[in-house]
Amino acid sequence: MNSTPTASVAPAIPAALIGRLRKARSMAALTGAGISAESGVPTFRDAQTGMWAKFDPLELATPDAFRRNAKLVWDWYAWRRELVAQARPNAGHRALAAIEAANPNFLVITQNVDGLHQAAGSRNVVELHGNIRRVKCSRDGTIVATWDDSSPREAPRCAQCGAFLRPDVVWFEETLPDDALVRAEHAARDCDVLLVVGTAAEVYPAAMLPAYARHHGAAIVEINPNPTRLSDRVDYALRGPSGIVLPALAAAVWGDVPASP
Ligand code: BV8
Repeated sequence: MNSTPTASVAPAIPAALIGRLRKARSMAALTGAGISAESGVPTFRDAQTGMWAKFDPLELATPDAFRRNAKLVWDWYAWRRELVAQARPNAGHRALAAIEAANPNFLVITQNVDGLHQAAGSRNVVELHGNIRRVKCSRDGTIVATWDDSSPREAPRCAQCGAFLRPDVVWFEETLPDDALVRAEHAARDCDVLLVVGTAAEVYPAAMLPAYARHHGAAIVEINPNPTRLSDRVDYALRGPSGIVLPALAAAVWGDVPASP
C-alpha cells in the first residue's frame, strides 16, 4: 500500500492500518539514520561534509581503521559527537515517545547512536549499535566519563591501562551487544505491528528484523521518503519524512496523544 504525497504533506493513513494499530497488543519500531535527518544529523548515505567528505563511513567505522589510525577515527567521532550534542529530537522522535505513552507495550529498536529517542522521552529503547556519547577503553570496554583529547598527535588514552579510548559504538565486523539483539529479536517476534522508520535496511543483523517480524505475523509499515530494498516486502509504505508522517500516524490512531515529556 503506497501513498506518495509531496514531502511537506503527510500521506493519508490507510483505515486498515489505523484499525490494526488500535488493536495492536504489542508494537515496535526499527529506526535508522533517516529519523534523525530532520534534527540535522547526517545519515550514512548523506555525503560527509568538510574534511570528512573524502572519507567513506563504512571504511572509518571499523576496528581495522582504528588499528591503522586511531587518531583519525577518534577525530571523526569527536566531530560527529559535537554534531549530535547540538541536535535536538524532532517531531518524529517525539511522536514515537507519544506512541509509547499511549501504548506502553512499544519498543524502539534503534540503529542510531545519537541518543535522540531517549532525549525525546522514549524509555523503552534498544540501542543495537551503541551510543556515540559514551566513550570506553578499547582494551577492556570500561566506560569512561572524562578524557583528555588535547593531544594533536594521538587519540586519548585510558587513565587505567594506557590503551586508546574509543566510542562505545558497534563497528562493522563487530558483534552487536547480545542483550540488545536478544531484546530486539523478541520484540520483532512478538509484535503485531513493526514500524520501519528512516532506514535503508542494508545493515545486518538489524536489517533481518522486519523479515523476522513478518514471519511471525506482524504488519510491516515502512516510513521513508524513498523506496528501499525492503519496500516490496512491507504491508504499508508511507512515503514522506518521518517528522511529518509519524505525528500524522500517531494523531490518526490515538488522537491527541499525550505530549511526550
Ligand atoms: C556483524 C555504529 C557479525 C557505528 C553502525 C563482511 C564482513 C564483515 C561483516 C559483514 C560483511 N558483509 C556484511 C556484513 C555484516 C555487516 C553489514 O551489514 N555490512 C553492510 C554494509 C552490508 N554488519 C556488521 O558488521 C555488524 N556486525 O555482522 O557481526 C560479524 C562479525 C565479524 C565478521 C562478520 C560478521 C555490525 C553492523 C553495525 C555497524 N555500525 N553504526 C557508527 O555509527 O559510526 S551501522 C550505521 O550504518 C548505522 O548505525 C546504521 O545502522 C547504518 C546506516 O544505515 P541506515 O540507518 O539505514 O541509514 P542510511 O544512511 O543507510 O539510510 C538512511 C535512510 O533514511 C534512507 O533510506 C533514506 O531514504 C531515509 N531518510 C532520509 N531522510 C529521511 C529518511 N527517512 C525518514 N525521514 C527522513 N526525513
